[in-house]
Amino acid sequence: MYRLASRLIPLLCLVMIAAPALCGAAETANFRDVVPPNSGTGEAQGDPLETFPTSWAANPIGLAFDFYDPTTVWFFHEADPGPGIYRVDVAAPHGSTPFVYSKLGGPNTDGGSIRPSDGYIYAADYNGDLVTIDDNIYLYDRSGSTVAFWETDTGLAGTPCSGGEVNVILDVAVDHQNPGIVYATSAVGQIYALDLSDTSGGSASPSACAVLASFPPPAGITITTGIEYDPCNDGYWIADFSSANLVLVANDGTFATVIESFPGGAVGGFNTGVTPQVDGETPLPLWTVDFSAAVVTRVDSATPGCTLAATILAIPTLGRFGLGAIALALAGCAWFMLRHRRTA
Ligand SMILES: [Ca+2]
Ligand SMILES: [Ca+2]
Ligand SMILES: [Ca+2]
Repeated sequence: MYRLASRLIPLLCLVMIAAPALCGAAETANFRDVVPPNSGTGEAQGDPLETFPTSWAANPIGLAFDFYDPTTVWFFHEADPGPGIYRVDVAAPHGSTPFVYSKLGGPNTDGGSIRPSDGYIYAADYNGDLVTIDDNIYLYDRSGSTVAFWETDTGLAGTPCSGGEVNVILDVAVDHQNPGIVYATSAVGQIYALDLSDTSGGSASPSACAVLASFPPPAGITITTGIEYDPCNDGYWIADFSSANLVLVANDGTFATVIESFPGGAVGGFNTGVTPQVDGETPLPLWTVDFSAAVVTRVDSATPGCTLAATILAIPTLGRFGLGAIALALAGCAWFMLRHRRTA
């Protein structure tokens, strides 16, 4: 009997050591649960980490981290002639490449967001050209071909979204949990939830869209401009046309639950664009741009950074009871094996 136990118990111990990895898969946690807060590099929340001019184009409005290719941040500006959209290297010296595309109303654009599943680019155009098209959102594939577009304003003869209109659109952020939903900011100050899941019009005619809801600016913001999703903190960063404030609101469907709020960037007094840099650097850096000064400032958000893989990887967790039980069992194993070795 003793001999049987001496063989079985080490085997059971091995199973228990492996069990957390096997059993933990059913229970998951957000990556932010395991990343420590500010790493203590000496910067405070809102401090500039780096500043550089947008030498490739003036008058920047929107910024979008590339959730499909984390070496890139996308840059949007309304300026004629276009192209209006550039890819910028995350790594210094931040080289840029123009994005070639074509659209009604000329190539100018204001803000955008990158769909994580396929890297497609949502790009918003403030008032279009007010000749052929009014406020609109385009969706391009990675080669610059138009996948679909939507008119969001009734100013011209186009078909606006059902449920209301979005005028003087500025920037958009794609919903990572539902990539047919986009949140748009506007110079009237509101944030709009738009259903852009219909793409039946293709590149030839506007597809159907719906305004699902509108939200007032969160506390700390007067005129919503830049907006982008932060998967590390499961929230949306929002920039203000009236101040240097950068505000992170929870992804709870209200745009009113403020997680962080502080001034940063804003070389010319306000930020037009904001996006998190989600490539593993922590604390999470934000990129901000300033329409008037044409300067990018990387800002310390003092919130946890993460990698894209970590935001979708299931991280096993065990409750306190589970960890305590395993610790006791492992101690029992060690005691048994030591005792067995002495008496063998
Ligand atoms: Ca954006
Ligand atoms: Ca308009
Ligand atoms: Ca325009």
